[in-house]
Amino acid sequence: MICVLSGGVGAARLLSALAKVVTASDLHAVVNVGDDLVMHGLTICPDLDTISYTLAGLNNTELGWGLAGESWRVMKELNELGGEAWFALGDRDLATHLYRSQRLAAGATKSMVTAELTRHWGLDMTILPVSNDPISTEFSTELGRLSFQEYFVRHHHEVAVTDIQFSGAAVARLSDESRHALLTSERIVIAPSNPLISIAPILAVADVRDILTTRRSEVVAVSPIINGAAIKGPADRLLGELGHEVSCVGVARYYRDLVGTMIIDVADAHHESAIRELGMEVIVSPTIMSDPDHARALAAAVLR
Ligand code: FO1
Repeated sequence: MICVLSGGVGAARLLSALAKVVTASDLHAVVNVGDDLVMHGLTICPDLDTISYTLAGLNNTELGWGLAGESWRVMKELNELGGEAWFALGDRDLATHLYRSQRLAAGATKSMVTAELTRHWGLDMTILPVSNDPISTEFSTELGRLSFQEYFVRHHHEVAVTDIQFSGAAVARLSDESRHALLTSERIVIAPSNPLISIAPILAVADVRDILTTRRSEVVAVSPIINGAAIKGPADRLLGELGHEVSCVGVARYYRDLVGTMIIDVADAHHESAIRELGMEVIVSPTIMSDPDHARALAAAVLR
């Protein structure tokens, strides 16, 4: 079994690549819930949904979130009413949220609802929220404290950040299924997701850090920073704002206590020795999954 610590799009791509070379039922994604929010009374879990939709082939590739073939009639009406429409739920996506919210209100956990949804979509891979307890990633910024989606969507992750908090993480319990996956998998992979806002909330849940530290030689991380920049999102900007080196070496330094092997992009091959000096193994591989060959090469590197 392979266990992948996962954020959204980058993790979804890596999981899709891995699913081509490993039996899907051997893959377990332990997924960030720090981006989750309640809006219009609905519980929204962006990373769980991005991964599930992508693996099911239902994802909206233009937007990078939500469902393909989406329509926006409800949001249009809501906007005309003067309701909160800055965070958009498409008409098809709304069905997922109505289902999830009703099941949670009836006493199901996020783990249970995720299992029900992924079964419905025909996924063999196991997708697990890291915790069934609420965790909210929040930002201290030049505009004051912002929730994750206020920072990310409302302000287009363009405001300066001075600190990041994971509210609730200190008391959140690692879900039983995630604990089992972390303890029993042959390998733990940290996906090329944002270290500070997608992976850090997972690491903030009690016992996750300890398990990774104990299993360090079996932990592999894929750098989301290539040639000093993130492929997508604010990972590069946030690393710089919070005092980390904006390179795969900065990412390696951030993970050094937890990760035995760093996978870095071929464009960063010249950083290999600097990472080895941190006491980590290094694999140089294509990491941009731009075509099936590169995706397969990265999957092979992760499994090496
Ligand atoms: N991203 C946007 O840029 N604008 C949106 O209106 C938006 C809505 C949305 C609804 C459901 C969902 O699962 C994701 C959504 N996202 C939206 C993406 C999301 O904000 C971020 O990409 C992730 O939280 C970061 O991984």
